[in-house]
Formats: sequence, C-alpha cells, structure tokens
Amino acid sequence: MKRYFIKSVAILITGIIAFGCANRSQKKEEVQKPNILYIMSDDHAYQAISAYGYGLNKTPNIDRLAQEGAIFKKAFVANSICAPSRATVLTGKFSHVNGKVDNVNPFNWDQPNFAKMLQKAGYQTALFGKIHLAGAPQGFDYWSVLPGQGNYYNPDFIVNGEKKRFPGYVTDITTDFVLEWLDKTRDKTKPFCILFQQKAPHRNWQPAPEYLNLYDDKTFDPPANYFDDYEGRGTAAKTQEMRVAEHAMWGHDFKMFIDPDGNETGLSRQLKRFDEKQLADWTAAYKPKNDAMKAAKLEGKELAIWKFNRYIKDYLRCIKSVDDGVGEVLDYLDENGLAENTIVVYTSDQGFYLGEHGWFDKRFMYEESFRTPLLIRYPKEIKPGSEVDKLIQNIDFAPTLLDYAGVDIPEAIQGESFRNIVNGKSDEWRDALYYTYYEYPSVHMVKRHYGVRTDRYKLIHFYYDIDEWEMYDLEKDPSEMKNIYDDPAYADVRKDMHKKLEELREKYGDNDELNEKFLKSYLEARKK
Ligand code: SGN
Ligand code: CA
Repeated sequence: MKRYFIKSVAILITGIIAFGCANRSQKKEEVQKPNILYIMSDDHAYQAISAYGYGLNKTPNIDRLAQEGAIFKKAFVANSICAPSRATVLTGKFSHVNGKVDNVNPFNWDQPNFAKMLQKAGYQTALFGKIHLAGAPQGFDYWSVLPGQGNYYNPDFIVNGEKKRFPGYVTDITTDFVLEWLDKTRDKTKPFCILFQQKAPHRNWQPAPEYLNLYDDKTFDPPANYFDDYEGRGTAAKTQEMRVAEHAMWGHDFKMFIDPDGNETGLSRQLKRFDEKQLADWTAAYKPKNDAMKAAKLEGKELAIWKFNRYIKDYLRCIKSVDDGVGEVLDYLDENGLAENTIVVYTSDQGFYLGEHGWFDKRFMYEESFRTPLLIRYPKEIKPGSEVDKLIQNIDFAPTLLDYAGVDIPEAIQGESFRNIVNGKSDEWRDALYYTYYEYPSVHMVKRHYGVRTDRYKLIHFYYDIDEWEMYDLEKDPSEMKNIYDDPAYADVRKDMHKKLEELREKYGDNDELNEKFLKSYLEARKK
C-alpha cells in the first residue's frame, strides 16, 4: 500500500511538471526515433490474458495493448523453453544458429544482438528482471537481472555486475526498477529501449502477499482434456513428466508444509528467505485452505481437480502482480507524454499448459506451449483493436524492432520484420513455421523433436531414443488429440508437410548432424 501511495504522489508531481513542459517535449519527440518497451513474462500462457478470451482471469492492463494496438492470434516460439527463447529474441535466429539450444548449453554473448544494434543507432538500452543467460549481458547501458531463475521473495539482483539483495516481491521490484530508470536514470535526449522481463508466473508460482487469497471464492473447471489418457498420440505424450495431478509436488507446488499423508514436504526450507511478516501472511493464507483440503480426504478425480485449482489459482495470482506492473508503466508513459512515441510489446518466452492434456510446463510443439501471447501498441502506426492472424515467430521480434528503429536488418537474421503486416501495408507472409526442441533427458522428460506448422497442419518428428512422427489437423482437431500421420486420407497432406519440413530445414540451415552435435555437448555439460 505504502509503495503505491508514494508512487502516486511522485506521479502527481511529475504530472504537474510534465504538463508545464508538454509543448516543448512534444516538439522534440516528433523527430525522435520511437522508444521501445519490450515486456516479456516467463511462462505466461495466452489463455491467461483476458484479451485472448478464455475467461480465466482479468488482465485489464495487458488488455489495454490489444484495445489500443494489435493482438496476435498466431504468434509462436522457435523452441519452447526459457533461455533458448531469450537467445532467439535477442539474435533473431533459431537455436541451432545462435547456439543456445537448451537451458544447459552455453550462450555466447559476443554474438550480435538487437540491443547492441540499437545502442549503435543511438538508443539508450536497459535490461531488467529475468534473462537466464549466464555471463554479463551485452548490449545494455544499464542492467539489473536475476541470477538464474531468481527468487520470488527478497530476491537477489545483479545490478551492472554487482549482486545485491532487495527486500520485497520480485514482480513489484522489477516494475519499480523500470519506473525508476525511466524517471531518474535515462538520458531524456535519447530514445530508449527497455527489456522489462518478469520472472513471474514461472514455477513454483509464489503469489505476492496481497494476492495470497485472490480467487479463494472461485472454483475453476479444468480444461476438457485434463484427464487425457494420451490414446491416439505417440510415446512422447505418454512418457512426459508434467502432469499436474502426478508430477507437481505437495510442498514446492501445492504449498503444503505437511502433505496429506503426514510427511514433511520441505516447504519450510524453501521459505527461508521470507521475513517474519511474509511468513506469517503466507501461513495465515495457506494453512486454513490446506487444513480444509486434508479434512475433505479427497481422492481420484476430486483430488486431481483440487490440485488443478491450487495450481491455477497460484499461477493467476502471480499474473495479477504482472498485470499491475504493466498498468503502472503504461500510466507512467501516459503521464509523461511518452505513449505516442513508444512501441510497447507484451509477450512471453513461450506458452504454457494450464491443465490441457493434464499438464503444466511447456517444451512440446503442441499448441499451448508452441504459441505465445503477443500484443503490440504503437499509436503512430498501429490501429487500435487490430488483430493479426499471420504465422509470426519470435525470430521476427529483433528484425521488427530494428525496422521500427530505422536500423538496417542484418542478412544473418533469420526472422522477418512484420511491421508492414501489423500496419496493414502488406499481406505477404510465410506459410509455415519451423520448430526445434532439444532438452532431453531432463526435468519433465519431453523428448527431442522438431517439426513444421502451417495454418492448418502440424508435422512433428520425435527422435533420439525414439523415431516417431505425428501429424495433426488443427482445423478438425485443435486440441491435438488424434495423430493422423498414418491415416490414408491424409497421405497427400503428409507428403506436402514432409516437403515443407525439408525446405525449412534447408532454408534455416538445420540438419541431423547438428542435432547430434548439440546432443553430445548437452550430455557432456550435464556430466559437469
Ligand atoms: C525449473 C522448473 C521446471 C521448469 C524448468 C525450466 N522446476 O527446473 O518446472 O521446466 O525450470 O524452466 S522448479 O521446481 O525449479 O521451478 S525455464 O523457464 O527456465 O525454461
Ligand atoms: Ca519460460
């Protein structure tokens, strides 16, 4: 509360000052390159943004970007996992080209990235929050990042190379860093590019103190395929370890100090970073709910539905803080005359399963994790309420931002600028997307695969310890419940899809030898 009060007073004062200078600063902005505010959360499923229409939660601030700009209905990632996604966004290249194919193989910061290019073009650049790429970030005049995954409560940040602990809740702290930098640190004579990258709502979904009881009065129905038995799919869907009802843990994920069988879960150890007040609020919120659950002695489907509810509520609670932060930063832009000339992007490093197929986590080329939310506002060019249905991929982010900034897009970048798609000047676009995933064997046990997706079909090859093909008709089977690879009715489609896959592998320079190489270095790195 105090935080909000101080901020409101500060905003009021800056508002009054800004009002006085409005005429002068507006003139200057006319000639300036656009500012860029790139907001990316970690594991934020499009199903959990109200503008996408799934009715799970309300994200009024993120939704503003859809109302005042464009929402992308078919935005995808190149490799559905954290660090590789970030490397792809920075470089505009597929994982096998930028080298960061999984969370384990190293990322080489010395390679070109769009922040470095913007810096050269006169931008002031800053990076806040989760980056998950080891080593000092390059391309940023200012950075304050979480080491690795970071902590939700009282997190450490590495600020321009120096590690410090910050009391409070990570999402609020990251938002405050952005506001403070905008207000106090940035050079107001230069255009800025901020990467505002929230850790939330990454596992293990620890909500802010003020939201620990949000949604207590609600019961969520799980998705229709929550009790999926994986019949009609291949081995990979059957052997994953990411089922809410079986693989999520009593302490770590479901916030029980003692599990329903009376065993200590180890949660207390995890909450060691909490201060007394935080721990008291946490215990007061979860203990009565946990006691009630234990008293009900749930079993079977009822228990699985309880687990889904605990999972989804904590996940959505984390998103509430993310949305609040987006609101605060959008307000700042409004109050300081920056909204017109700032491109605001909201996205995630990939999608996430909210119980579809019974799952949490990501990794698969199936829709919920392959797709990612994408919303962009840029009043100068994008009509309010625009919808984009083209197959966009996160290899396109770097070239698009460079295009907006008036910087030449290097040949080596594999993505395309979609600036003229979103402003309606062009309709020409790719008809297929390429995808790769490498991190196996690993947590959640999603097998190595690659594939191609067109508007209607998807072909996937799972390899390494299996050799299986899957194909889906997304028009008839949007939830991907039935593999039609061997269905004779689809023989021609299958041939076409194989051809497209070969063409894309050729175009993007990918092949089985590279897969072998990355497998070897992965297994080597894991031994260390
Ligand atoms: C941690 C999580 C996993 C998650 C990976 C990768 N477990 O290991 O559930 O898949 O990160 O996530 S946790 O219990 O430690 O949270 S990623 O976003 O960094 O790729
Ligand atoms: Ca992630």
